[in-house]
Amino acid sequence: MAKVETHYRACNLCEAMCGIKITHEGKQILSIKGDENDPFSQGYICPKATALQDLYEDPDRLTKPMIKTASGWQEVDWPQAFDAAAAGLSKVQQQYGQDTVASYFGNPNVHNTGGMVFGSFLMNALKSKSRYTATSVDQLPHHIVSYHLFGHQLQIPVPDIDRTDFFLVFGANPVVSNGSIMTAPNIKQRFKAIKARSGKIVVIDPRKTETAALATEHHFIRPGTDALLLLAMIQVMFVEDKIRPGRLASFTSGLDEIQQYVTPYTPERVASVTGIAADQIRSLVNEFCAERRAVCYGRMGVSVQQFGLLSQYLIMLINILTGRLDTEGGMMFTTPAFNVMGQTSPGYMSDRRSRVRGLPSFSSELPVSTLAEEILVPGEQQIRGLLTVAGNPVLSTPNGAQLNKALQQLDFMVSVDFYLNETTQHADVILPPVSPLEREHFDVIFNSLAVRNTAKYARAVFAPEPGAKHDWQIYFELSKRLVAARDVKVPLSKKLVSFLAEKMGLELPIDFVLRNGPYGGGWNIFKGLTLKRLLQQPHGVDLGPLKSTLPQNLTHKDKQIHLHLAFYMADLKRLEEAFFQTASDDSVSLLIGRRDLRTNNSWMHNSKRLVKGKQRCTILIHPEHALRIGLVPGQQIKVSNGGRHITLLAEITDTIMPGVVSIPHGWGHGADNTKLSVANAHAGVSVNDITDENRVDELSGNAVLNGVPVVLVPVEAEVDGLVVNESANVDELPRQKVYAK
Ligand SMILES: Nc1nc2c(c(=O)[nH]1)N[C@H]1C(S)=C(S)[C@@H](COP(=O)(O)OP(=O)(O)OC[C@H]3O[C@@H](n4cnc5c(=O)[nH]c(N)nc54)[C@H](O)[C@@H]3O)O[C@H]1N2
Ligand SMILES: Nc1nc2c(c(=O)[nH]1)N[C@H]1C(S)=C(S)[C@@H](COP(=O)(O)OP(=O)(O)OC[C@H]3O[C@@H](n4cnc5c(=O)[nH]c(N)nc54)[C@H](O)[C@@H]3O)O[C@H]1N2
Ligand code: SF4
Ligand SMILES: [Mo]
Repeated sequence: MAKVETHYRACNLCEAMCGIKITHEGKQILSIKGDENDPFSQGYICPKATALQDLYEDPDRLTKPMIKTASGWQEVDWPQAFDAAAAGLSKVQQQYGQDTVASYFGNPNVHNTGGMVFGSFLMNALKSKSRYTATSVDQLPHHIVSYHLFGHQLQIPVPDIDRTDFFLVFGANPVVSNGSIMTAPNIKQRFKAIKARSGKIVVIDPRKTETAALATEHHFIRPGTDALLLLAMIQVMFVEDKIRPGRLASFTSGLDEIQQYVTPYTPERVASVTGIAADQIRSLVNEFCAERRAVCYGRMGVSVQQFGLLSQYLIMLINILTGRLDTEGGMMFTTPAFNVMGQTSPGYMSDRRSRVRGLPSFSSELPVSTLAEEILVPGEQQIRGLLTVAGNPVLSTPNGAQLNKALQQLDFMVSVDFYLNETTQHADVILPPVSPLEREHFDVIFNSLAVRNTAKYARAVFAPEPGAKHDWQIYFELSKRLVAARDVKVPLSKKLVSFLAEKMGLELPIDFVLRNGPYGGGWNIFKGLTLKRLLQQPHGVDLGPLKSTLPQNLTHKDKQIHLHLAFYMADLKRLEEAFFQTASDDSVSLLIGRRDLRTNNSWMHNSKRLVKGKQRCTILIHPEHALRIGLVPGQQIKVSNGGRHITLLAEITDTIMPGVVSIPHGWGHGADNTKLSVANAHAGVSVNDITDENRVDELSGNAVLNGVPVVLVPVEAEVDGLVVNESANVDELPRQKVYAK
């Protein structure tokens, strides 16, 4: 009989890094609970943490590599799978060119320590410039703004939520998402604390979200118009003499030049477009400026929309102009134990554009909205091979339906993933890594985005099955073969580094970076934070509140914030065209996204405890809006865009702005060739079948997943014995049914 043991680590599913306590008897998990002694999360967890057990025990989770054959999938041994994967990708590269094999790295990669520490080895071996990641359906604007302003794409400030008295939130729902680019477990508790110190939480969102419900104030905003509201706020700040950059002015030049650009954006001018009254805009500015400790923050709703980059920039300007950057209770930078910025490229802008549509690149990446067309449109450098790692772009990227078709056309595809899902079904070889509980965990990225400086390192709970591989081990095996197959000349020094890295594994490099980080002893091996000391503190260590770090820590060599005003203000032309020079189309509704506490993008739906209960893949619509289109409760709606459509159940609710509808992403399982027994039984539909790859934020190339125009048509249904269809007269229906919420 195995003895009962307790293991502490951080949950890797979302950005909150909650401490968890796993009790197990041998390989049998007895319970997963919140770790009350975790100094940061203090026992808080959400329902997903317990589902880590389902993931570990899931019979559908792949544990052996598989090769697609004429008669279906065949399990093979690792060397055979690696050989086939490398041979297939190399053949395409040799025949058509290095860049004709693309890569797509998905979100869980960022939650994977090995992926973060050793990912570059695989990219270097693949040597393809056709790089895509989930960044361009997500936080790309944050990277570009930080690169411009501070000099490094990862120098991203986070709201000092624990010390602010005014938390102004644009397009984020942290009560459900548990915070993004703001690692802060137990948001509800942190909100309570703000309110207890008489602070305010103001939410700007087209939906009265779970976060808005706990806020002190909420304003509906028409999707995609945040830039106008933000410009008007800055305009009011100038007119009403509220510009107070304080010490930031001594290392930021050009602040005076801002006013000329914002002058046209009076509250009166933007009110009807945004849906927020002029006097509300003025009082919002007044209250924000009156509070000593205030912060303006925005996430998915502002990042992934038509003016995502401009909006994130304006949010940062508001924080700078009011002196709230790098100040207690404002937007602050972390001082992480693992100095991730020191290990990564600061980023770069170049003239490089995507082949077919000419969309911009940032650093080494191209926007994922262009991936399908790069596969489908013939020509030199057309993509013919693909490597996906921890991603499900068929469900996650705009017009996933088209990508689904495009993937079938590839000459060769390899997926590093432990599920046979909507994306990996198209692979020729699947290389499944171990599950999260079978590996070490250290949050390389999220510690650097946390609202408090903390650190925690945990070893695997369970030893991997014999022969099983970590993601990073798969990278090294694949890399060696890719290099050998193409006969690439690699300098001896690089070969040596790669050889040593693979032999060393994760702990030595992490220890090295910790020792040389802000809490490490440097050359004094007896002092400071080391991996060994972290191991002695299984609940994690608290390294204190966020500290002011500017201007010394600015990455720009001149230790100045560079406003790059011209670059951003050039986008005002597009803004004017979109909202003041184009007639609005009343026949369309604006589609926005939605997250649920029991989902994690597209890939945790194979856990029964997370998908059970009432259908969550529904469309939210306001009662007036429902009445206008003749929709009654219990009815399905056909939602179309660009000749594509999905049909799903409507929920009539006044928590959504009239004219706006909301559908969650990550659903739409049930494809024939997948192996997701639970998920397929709760399939839902994929909203990204009707989002639009051609609708992008042109300044950044980021996808537009919020504010997508769609057309709604109710589908036949029966209400109180009455058949309701597209042509039914709504006035003949029982009123209360129509109005019901
Ligand atoms: N439970 C759960 N947690 C998650 C995830 C999950 O799938 N499930 N995913 C994780 C990931 S990958 C991420 S990136 C984060 C995202 O974290 P958040 O950004 O906090 O989460 P979202 O729910 O996407 O919040 C976006 C909000 O923007 C609003 N919105 C939409 N359009 C607009 C607009 O034009 N303007 C404004 N002002 N608001 C708008 C939406 O109504 C929504 O409330 O969540 C992470 N956490
Ligand atoms: N309409 C709409 N679309 C959206 C969004 C939205 O709000 N609205 N949100 C966007 C956002 S913020 C994001 S981040 C993206 C996410 O987009 P993706 O990253 O493409 O998709 P995920 O659903 O996170 O899929 C993760 C995949 O990784 C696998 N996986 C999980 N853990 C591991 C691991 O440790 N190793 C390996 N090798 N594989 C693993 C899973 O099996 C799954 O196949 O979706 C985006 N798409
Ligand atoms: S909020 Fe939930 S999913 Fe996110 S880290 Fe905490 S327990 Fe895990
Ligand atoms: Mo994300």
